[in-house]
Amino acid sequence: MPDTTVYLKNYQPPFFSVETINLNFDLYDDHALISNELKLTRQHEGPLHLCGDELELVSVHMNGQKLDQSEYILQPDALIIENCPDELTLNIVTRIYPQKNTQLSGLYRSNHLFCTQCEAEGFRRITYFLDRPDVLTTYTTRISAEKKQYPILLSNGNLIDAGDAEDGRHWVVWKDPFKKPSYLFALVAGNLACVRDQFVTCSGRSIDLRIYVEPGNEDKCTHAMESLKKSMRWDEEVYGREYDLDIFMIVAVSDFNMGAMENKGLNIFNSKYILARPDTATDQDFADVEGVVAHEYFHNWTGNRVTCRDWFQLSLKEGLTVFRDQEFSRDMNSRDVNRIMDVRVLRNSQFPEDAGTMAHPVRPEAYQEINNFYTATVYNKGAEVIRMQHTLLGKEGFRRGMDLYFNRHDGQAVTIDDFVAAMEDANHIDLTQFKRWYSQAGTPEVLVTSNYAQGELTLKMQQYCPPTPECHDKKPFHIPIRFALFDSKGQQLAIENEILELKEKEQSFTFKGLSEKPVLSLLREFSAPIKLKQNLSQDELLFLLKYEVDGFAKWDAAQNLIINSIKDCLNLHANKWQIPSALISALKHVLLDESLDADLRAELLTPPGFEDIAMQLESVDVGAVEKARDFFHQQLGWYLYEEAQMLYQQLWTSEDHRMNGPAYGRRKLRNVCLWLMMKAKESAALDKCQQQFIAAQTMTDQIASFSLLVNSTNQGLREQAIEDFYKQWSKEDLVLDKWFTIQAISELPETLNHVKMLLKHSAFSIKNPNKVRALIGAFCMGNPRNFHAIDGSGYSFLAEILVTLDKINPQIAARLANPFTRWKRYDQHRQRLMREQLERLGKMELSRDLAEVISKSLLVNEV
Ligand code: B3K
Ligand code: ZN
Repeated sequence: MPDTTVYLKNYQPPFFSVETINLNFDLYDDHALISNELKLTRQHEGPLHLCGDELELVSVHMNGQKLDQSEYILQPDALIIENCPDELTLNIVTRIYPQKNTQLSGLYRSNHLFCTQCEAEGFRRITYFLDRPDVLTTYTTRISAEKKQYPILLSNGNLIDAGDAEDGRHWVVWKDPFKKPSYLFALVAGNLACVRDQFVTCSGRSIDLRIYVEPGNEDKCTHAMESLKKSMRWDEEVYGREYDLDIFMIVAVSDFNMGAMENKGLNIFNSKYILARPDTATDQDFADVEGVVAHEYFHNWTGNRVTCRDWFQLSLKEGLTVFRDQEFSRDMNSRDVNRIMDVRVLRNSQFPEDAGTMAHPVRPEAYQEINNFYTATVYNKGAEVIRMQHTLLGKEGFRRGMDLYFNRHDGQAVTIDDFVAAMEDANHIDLTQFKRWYSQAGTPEVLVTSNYAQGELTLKMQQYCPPTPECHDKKPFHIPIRFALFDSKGQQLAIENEILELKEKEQSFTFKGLSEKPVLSLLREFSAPIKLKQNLSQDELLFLLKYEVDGFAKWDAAQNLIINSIKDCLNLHANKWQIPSALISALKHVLLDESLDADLRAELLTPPGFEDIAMQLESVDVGAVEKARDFFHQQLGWYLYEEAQMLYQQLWTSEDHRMNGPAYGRRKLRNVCLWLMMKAKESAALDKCQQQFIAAQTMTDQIASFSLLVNSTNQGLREQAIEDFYKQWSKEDLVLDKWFTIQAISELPETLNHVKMLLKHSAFSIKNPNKVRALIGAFCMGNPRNFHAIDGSGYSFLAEILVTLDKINPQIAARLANPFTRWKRYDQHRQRLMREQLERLGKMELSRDLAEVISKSLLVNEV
């Protein structure tokens, strides 16, 4: 296969600029005809190179003259015109087949709807174009379609004209006054219901807000609409950013490769992140809707008004926008608990990615398929890199940098260097060393030792970053470490500066004039995406759990206490192992401590997951880790049974079914209690669990009890719950996704066979990404004990699915292959089994997407 790697170092500006584009879409049930009028101006010497992908070319005209085949070069991925004047108008007509587009990139059909997904390189599947983010132009889009079937016709910008044709068809014209790159183009056509509202901006302009959904779903849009209005207000208040068009539209579709897309003025969403009603969506779903609606809205400034020069700069918009949506969610909900949840995502997805075969820097330097780089590293670690700048510059300094960034670059396609330069110039500081966070992959480890003598505390820190495919010897990072010192009574000591800046490979920090040895809390708020190696004693961790007021640091102390105990269990004979009684008392105290918010108590009591433990081990024996976790959960439930039962009862009686922060917290805590009870004494707790399943008024309560019943050893009850849940929700597609997931992550040993059976269920479709994620993704990524079964059955199952799925939707196939990129971490036996599957796949003809993931996973010995 030819090497199609794209390198950052080879970036060249485009040879032509596009002054305007006029698009005309004629949509039919079995095809679409697209005519595209481009006005081009030469910027550099060189041929006109237009990208295309799976297009049927009907005709090309240059300045009104039809071009003969000899006047252009047609390749599978391009239309090239070598000799053209410096200014020209091109008219290109293409035919495409949206109903056959199972990749869900470009123009495709979802249910009875036409919709588009153009990021990163989908526009070239619609028409020939300079499909790269640094080519910005203004779009005018005419759409015509049969009126009865497609009453709603949408594109970016403002509606400027509309009319009926004689043959039962109708047409509309949309014009977007803002210049944009092609990846932000969008079109939707179909029969959709519309929920409307309005927002008055800070300057008094009234914005028409619309959410379009399939008819019947109108009653599930309230929360998304409220979230949108809150986001619009927040961006004005926190960043001074006002919305720019007069209309903002969101369309929810069922078949979508990812969460949502920020197309200018016309966001397209996976329905999972719009539709939410308390009986169909969990509290977590509500939080996700709020976060994703905000994320896409915030892109209007960070991504759309200021966009990326090339795809290596992806984190310029994604890392920054994730940081913005994280802070928005923290402002709308509990700041501490949201930070804990963000760190959990980072540790469970990004840290393993950094340690796996696809490890890459936040700004990658090479890719084969850009869609493989919409990763936890670019998004979540990218957000941490922005957060560190916020920490170093302070709130005001960061805002000054953002203002300068927008002032300098509005309407431009820029780089990460441009962003950092704005931060530097607005604050007169030098971030040269800091920028290594963008170019070096891997998770830095910081080893801390401390020494106290005669009123002086000395901290010695050493940083080390393991090698990753692009770099073996890492230069030291600039790491901000937020910290606090406590006296022995738990009082925080006054300190001059709460940030330690670690810049050297080895560095010492001294604190003088102390009256006793203080207790140290490092990395408060998780101020840097690192692994802290500190070896705190059990007493010190218990102290922090008790006295820390920073929610993250308190929670991390609890996590470390539990991890240490589970590690002991791994090293000891199970019957000799006990959870330390001091830990039991501390957790019992948390359970009953009404001075803490319920949701923080729930987080403190939730033991670390499989990944959190695995991350600490040299070589992971999955069975042993899962067994140790089971022991821990059972014992904890056993010791806390009485208190958990009491609290459960109290919270069940006072449940008000509301949808607000405190109510979410109470439900979370109550369901942790139910889980503990079921873990410890299933037969005693089963009644309560069943009662909750039957009486639940919120999906949160129903799914919590359903999941416990599905894991029950009582086969009759289990099967009954599965049947009842299905009957109740058979018409609600998104709830069925949950039904698939809960079964896919069941801890019971027969789960793989059950999953295979569910693949044949009438509600399952391999063409629908949500279903693939809900069933297959959940099994392979959320069920370690069954996926990593010692006989390799999970691995061969995944490999077979990949072969099938790759022909349907390569982007989704490549993502699903993720567990194989982590093979290095497991024991020898499992490594061999995973490699066998990789080698088998490596010999096949695969899409560029999947081939990149597989080939890099096979290359790993080079690290
Ligand atoms: N920008 C889109 C992601 C596009 C993914 C293309 N494979 C959604 C987002 O991050 O907001
Ligand atoms: Zn984004």
